[in-house]
Amino acid sequence: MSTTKLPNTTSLRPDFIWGVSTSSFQIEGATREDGRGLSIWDIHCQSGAIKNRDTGDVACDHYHRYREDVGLMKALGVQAYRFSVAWPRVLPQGWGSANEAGLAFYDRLIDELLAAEIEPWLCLYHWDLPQALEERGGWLNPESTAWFADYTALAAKRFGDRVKRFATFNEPSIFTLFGRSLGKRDCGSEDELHRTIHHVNLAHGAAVDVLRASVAGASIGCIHNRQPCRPASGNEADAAAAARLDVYWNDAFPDPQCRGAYPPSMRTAIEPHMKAGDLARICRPVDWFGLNHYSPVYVKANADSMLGYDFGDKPAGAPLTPIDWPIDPEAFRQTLESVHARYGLPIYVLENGYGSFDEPDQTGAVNDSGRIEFLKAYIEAMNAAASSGVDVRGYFIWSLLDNFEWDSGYSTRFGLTYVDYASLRRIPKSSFGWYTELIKARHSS
Ligand code: IFM
Repeated sequence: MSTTKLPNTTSLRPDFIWGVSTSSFQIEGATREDGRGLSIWDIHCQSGAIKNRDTGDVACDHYHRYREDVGLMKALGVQAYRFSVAWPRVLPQGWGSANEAGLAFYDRLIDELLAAEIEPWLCLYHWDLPQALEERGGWLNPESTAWFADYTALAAKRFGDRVKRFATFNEPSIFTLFGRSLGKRDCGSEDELHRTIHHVNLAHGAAVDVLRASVAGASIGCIHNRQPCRPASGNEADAAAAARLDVYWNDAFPDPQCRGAYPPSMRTAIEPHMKAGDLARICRPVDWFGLNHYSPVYVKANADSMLGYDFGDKPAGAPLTPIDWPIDPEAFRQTLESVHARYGLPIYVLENGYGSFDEPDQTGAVNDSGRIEFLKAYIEAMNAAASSGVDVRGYFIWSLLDNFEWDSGYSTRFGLTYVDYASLRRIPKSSFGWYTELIKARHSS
């Protein structure tokens, strides 16, 4: 166990939920098994675009090792686990005939979680769009709202007897800004970006309605990636670029979903794509705000790029994680406060974590003291936000396991558990022991 002190959590509610998060494509593997259809990420990986030409074909092999992984969660003592359903595993063509073997996998996972007294938090979409739907235009196609509603109905009907916590989307601003399918790493023209944003918002609203109508006691939200967008310099153009990106990154989804209006600076661009009543269809009552937070983003102006921005340099001397993301717990506190003030919903932090290049030492142990320091500082920032009145109700670490980190493949590790990708052996890191101690201490206080 780590000897690093535990954070001060005295301002967090007694029923505060401690959890871990993952996503389907990043951990499951078994991409060609049991009737799963292809996703846009399978195709993107096939193109060799990922670091080291990594693919999701095996990933952490969670599809076969889910029991062992639930065992890890049980050892951690977490009360909740956020995972996502791979849409092409349950609907290989994206709509139409369901794949019984794919549904049965999630049945097994959910049952295993419940037997371990871990509450399943099911996210419907963490970026692995069925390739068959991408070929029909993906989120650019106005029919995508109906595709997503049908898929949601299938998941609700099958799992809603045992799952009550549902998230519609994970980080819609990220997969729309950086590629309407993410895999492409581009988001088309500005016009296409605006249409995509609107369709995803409509799909969210439709899914909330489906869940409400079909799952008794459902607790529903959407998970937003929210980071301060800061100018990389003191010059005015950079400040304007940062303010513009901030609207797309942070407000384009929660504003219409939770406040019933697009941010003013986007309205002229979005309105041509809206039909009467769309905002009411998007702004359906949700139960919580899912927040994924890592670190501030530094922005510089680039008049030649879409939306007029590029990523700029971080402030000289800023503390960084091994993957060069700024460590800034104060930004986390401010983000929690701004979400609370702007949306007034209970907040669940559904991702926060530390990317690194951990490797076992000669004894086989993985000492990730940097991650422990990071988590401690961020949890204390959350505690400070709670002490000033922010209604934060849960904290989920990204991630249970090292996993497929999108374009970085397996080179970057976010897990509390090290995965040896050659043998698929799991090795709990020192942060795993530290988080276990924290949860234990909370339960005994
Ligand atoms: O791994 C990702 C996750 O899929 C979405 N949020 C950020 C994480 C770390 O980059």
